[in-house]
Amino acid sequence: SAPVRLEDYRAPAYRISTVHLDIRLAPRSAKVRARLALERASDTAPGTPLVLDGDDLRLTALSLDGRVLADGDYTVAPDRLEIVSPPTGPFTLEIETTLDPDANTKLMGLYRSNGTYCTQCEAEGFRRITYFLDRPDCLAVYTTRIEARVGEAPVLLGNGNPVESGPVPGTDRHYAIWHDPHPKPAYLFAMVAGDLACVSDSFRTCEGRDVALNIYVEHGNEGACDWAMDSLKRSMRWDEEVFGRAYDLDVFNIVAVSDFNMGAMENKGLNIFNDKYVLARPETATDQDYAGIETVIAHEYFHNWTGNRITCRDWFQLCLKEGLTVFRDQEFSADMRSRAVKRIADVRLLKSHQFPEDAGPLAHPVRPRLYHEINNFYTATVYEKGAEVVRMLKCLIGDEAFRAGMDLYFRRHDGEATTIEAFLACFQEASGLDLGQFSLWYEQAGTPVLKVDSVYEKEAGRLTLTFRQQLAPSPKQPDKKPMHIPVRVGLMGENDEELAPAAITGADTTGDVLHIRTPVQTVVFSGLTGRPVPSLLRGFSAPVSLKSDLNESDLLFLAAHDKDPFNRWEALQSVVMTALIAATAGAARQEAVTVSPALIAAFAANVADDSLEPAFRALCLQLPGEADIAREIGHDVDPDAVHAARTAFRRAIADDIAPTIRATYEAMRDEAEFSPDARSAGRRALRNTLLDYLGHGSDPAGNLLVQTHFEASDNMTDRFAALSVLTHAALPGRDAALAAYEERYRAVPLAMDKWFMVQATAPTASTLERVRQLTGHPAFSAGNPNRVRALIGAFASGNQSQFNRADGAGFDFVADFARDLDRRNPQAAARMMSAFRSWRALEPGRRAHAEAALRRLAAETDLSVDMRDIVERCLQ
Ligand code: B3K
Ligand code: ZN
Repeated sequence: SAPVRLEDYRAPAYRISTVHLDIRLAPRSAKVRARLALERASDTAPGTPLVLDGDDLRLTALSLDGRVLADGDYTVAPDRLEIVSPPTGPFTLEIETTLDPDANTKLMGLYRSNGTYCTQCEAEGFRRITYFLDRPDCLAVYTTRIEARVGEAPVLLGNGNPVESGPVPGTDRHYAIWHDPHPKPAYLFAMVAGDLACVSDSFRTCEGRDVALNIYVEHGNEGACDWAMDSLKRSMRWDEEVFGRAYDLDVFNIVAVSDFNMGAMENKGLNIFNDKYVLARPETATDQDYAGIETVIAHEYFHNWTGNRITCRDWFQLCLKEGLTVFRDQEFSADMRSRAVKRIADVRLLKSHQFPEDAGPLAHPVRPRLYHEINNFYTATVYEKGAEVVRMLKCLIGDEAFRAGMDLYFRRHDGEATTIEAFLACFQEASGLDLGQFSLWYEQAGTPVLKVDSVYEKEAGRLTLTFRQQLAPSPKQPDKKPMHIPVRVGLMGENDEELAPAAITGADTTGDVLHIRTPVQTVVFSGLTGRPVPSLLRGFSAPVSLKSDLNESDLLFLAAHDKDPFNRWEALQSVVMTALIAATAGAARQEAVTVSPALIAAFAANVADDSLEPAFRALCLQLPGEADIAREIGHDVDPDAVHAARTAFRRAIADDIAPTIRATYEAMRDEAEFSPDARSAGRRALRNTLLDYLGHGSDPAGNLLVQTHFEASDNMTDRFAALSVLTHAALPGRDAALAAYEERYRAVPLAMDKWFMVQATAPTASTLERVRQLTGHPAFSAGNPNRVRALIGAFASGNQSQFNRADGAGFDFVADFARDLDRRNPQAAARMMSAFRSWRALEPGRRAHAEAALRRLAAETDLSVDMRDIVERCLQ
């Protein structure tokens, strides 16, 4: 297929001002009548053909201004409708298409999930419903009439506000009409029809509007919506208080469906969610699930302003709404919980998902310039790195100018489909800072490496930091320019005090943020009264790979004393990472792993430090994952050696500080009833992190505690934590626990996902065979994206040693599965294949196997565009 390029963007030749949809639903045959009010754009030559997008459509009627079109007046194909010579003035087009919702396994367009009709239109799904100018810069006002059998679909939902509803006389059918007054692109269209239960609440906006809030779920799940509803109300309030944004319709509806390709979708006034991000009970959801729901509910709600009121001009601008909205949901969660803990969690996610993407063949700029399939660009780079870019902007211009820039953006662009340039211009105006160089963060792919060397001159009272930035070539970008990098710095003195320099030369500053702009930049801090330990990149002020010359003792000093909690965590992690890389090299030579006494002491101090919040201590104790270690090693990786080293390292810590671990484990026991709040969740996180050490240590008594923990658990967080340790450490009691869990949750699909996942991620040679077997389990279904992700996705992306098996069987299995899945659901298949993104960093034997699996797929002739795009880019 021909690629789409940013430089080819042209405004649409025709405009659509209003859309009237009449949707008559039936499982195998849904009729969609679309009445479009069209007008030629002023710079379009009269007589220019009107070309509408379609995808797999069947046209069953067509008329223009009430007149049925004759054969020569148009041409039609499943993917295109052309009106050869449209009127020069405004006109109305009526298009009827007939769809088969049950045959729609791609879960794009109109489909049925467990009997509920629902839609997914982003990015290009509306064209699977009717012929349209399916592009985000075509904004129209929609009125939607939905009709279905009363028995089949008592609930009928559309965008906007409800207008009228009633029976269709003389039939067993009824209808509802919805009107959305806010012009929107087609990707924000949605409708839902089904037999659903509803949980309701209300919210009064700061502008005095009373909003009805409804969450629709399958019958029986009404009791699992409280947390989602609570999260929604808090999101609405927060957006008013922090961004000055109020809700703008009389209703806000959320529908949870079980078959959904992503997390959720921000359709105007009618958010559709993967049920995983709505349903939560202590019995079935972990603390992580609760936090995920809070985040995703907030994210979709925040899109109402950043995405819906102001949308993207074209799909290259995707980060305009996604990066910004992730930034907003991160800030929301930080305010709801512990800011430091949230920041650490976000940076961990960035490093584990985005950094490897940026380092491999799938690397692309935050704003790409070319795509074959836009659905493959809903990536960690666009979302998470996109959020980091917004965060850097705030860091460089300061909080006040940032808020002023946001206000200006909302004021100036409300109701528009716009660009990154327009967004940046608002902040440049609000701050007076030239953002020209900064805009390279949107253009250049790859993670910059920032090397820092420090020289302290005692007599002169001077610290000199030399920054060197490097950005490696990435696909289609051989040469890179230097970036504008915000580096937040503190100087820690020996007595736990921050040292304040009398002057800083060599860099512009915003508060404690240095502006690093040149390939080599020397910054001098003078007037220092003692030896400082520089705390660099506080709060992870830029998404770079920092290589400082601080030694282990300086880093452990920061780990214990830094005023910035993020950097305390980061300092410890960096010591641990260095040790794990050395241990991996040792493991490859069959050497025993030892952990330095200083590092052991740092761990012990952390476990026992009650002045720190438990959630933070838990994060400090969690070792970098195997994929993180592999990423830092960067080339010729042997995943078995990584696994062996990490396992031995964890065992050494567990054994060396066993009594401390055990004591804190006991102290974190909570007698009170389960509550999902951050404080309680933090205690469970620490306790369950310690449980992981107990289960992986040499002491059989410690091991035994895991089984007891499983049996005593009265909530999913504890139960699943114990099940994971039992399974991954292959402890006695594992099989019984897996069986007991299966028995208990057989009928709860979301809980069974965890059961699939925990087995698929077990680092043992028998796992691949087990995963193969589990594809035949009655609870598994290749048609459900959550099940597929839980079993195959988890194996491919969450099991380093087994996916990357030395014999290549892991690659072959995933490639074969993805190949079959591609015929049913290309988006899900393509996402699965992105697990291959780091194949070039493997040692030669595995590399050859991975390449063979990719080449085998590339040779297939009938791959979807989605799959081919990923496979071919992986091979580039
Ligand atoms: N905007 C949707 C993602 C749509 C993905 C289409 N392949 C969810 C979100 O980011 O909020
Ligand atoms: Zn989003």
